[in-house]
Order: sequence, then C-alpha cells, then structure tokens
Amino acid sequence: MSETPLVGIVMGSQSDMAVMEACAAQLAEFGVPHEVVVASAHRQPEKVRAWASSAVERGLRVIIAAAGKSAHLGGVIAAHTPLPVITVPMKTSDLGGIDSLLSMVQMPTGVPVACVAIDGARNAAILATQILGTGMPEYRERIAAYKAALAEG
Ligand code: RP5
Repeated sequence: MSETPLVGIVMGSQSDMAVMEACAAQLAEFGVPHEVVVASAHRQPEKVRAWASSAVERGLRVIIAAAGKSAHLGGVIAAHTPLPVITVPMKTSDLGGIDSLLSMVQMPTGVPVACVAIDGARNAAILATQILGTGMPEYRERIAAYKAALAEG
C-alpha cells in the first residue's frame, strides 16, 4: 500500500507468515494501510528495538505482534512504544500454541498487551481496525458494515 501505514504487523519468523497473511488480507479488506516486518526478539533484538521505538514517528497507531513458543516479542515491542500492541500466539508443534499464549497473556502489570486466540490473525486485524475506529469514523463504519454482514449470515 502506498499510503502511510497505520498498523504495523511484526512477526518473529518468516515461518509465521503463512498464518499472518490472513491478518494482512483482513486489514486490506478494511482498507487499512499497513506494513509487515519479520523481526525476532531474541535473534534480532536491535532490529525490534529500532522498529518499535520509531513506530510513532513513522505514523503507526496500532501494532500487531505474532510469535510462537516463548513468545516475548509483543512484550518487548510494548516496552519500546506507547502504542497499543495486539499479540497473536502462534500454534506450535510441541505444545499446540499454549506456550505462545501464556507467554503473551501473562504480561506483568504495567506493560499490557492485548492477546487474541491462538492463530487468531484475522481477529487481530479486526481489533486493530476497531481501535483505529475510536478516532477515525471511516474505520468505525467499516467495522459496523462488517458486523452487519456477519449478522446477515
Ligand atoms: C518464534 O519461534 C517465531 O515467532 C516462530 O513462531 C517460532 C519458530 O521460529 P522458526 O524456528 O520457524 O524461525 O521466534
């Protein structure tokens, strides 16, 4: 997308992309400009810090962080930005994503992150668009239309 991104999607590995493509697709469906980056909290800590700490000045309003196993990416991102962070726990081969889920949802008081379901990529996009909608009526209207369509069945 050519517009300034409002939502940043970050994931810990290229291997997360297969799931997170659905997140980007949902944002695109809502017309939300977004960017996608792969940056690992433990393999590329400086890349994560630089990306997160420059997010506000680059125009981002919401961050979606996806990771698996000991999934500290969202918490590390939250440490470096005042923006809201939505985390997506990746399903894992050993523990089915419970490891990722607990790593994200049990953030200590003071540095919260929101957390959607295991592999809940689309819900992360919907929630991010809802957050944008609190101050940008066009996105609130798109969510309202989406919910109306859901209700139609
Ligand atoms: C995390 O470890 C990633 O978010 C990914 O979900 C998991 C496995 O990564 P790879 O070994 O596939 O790169 O860092």
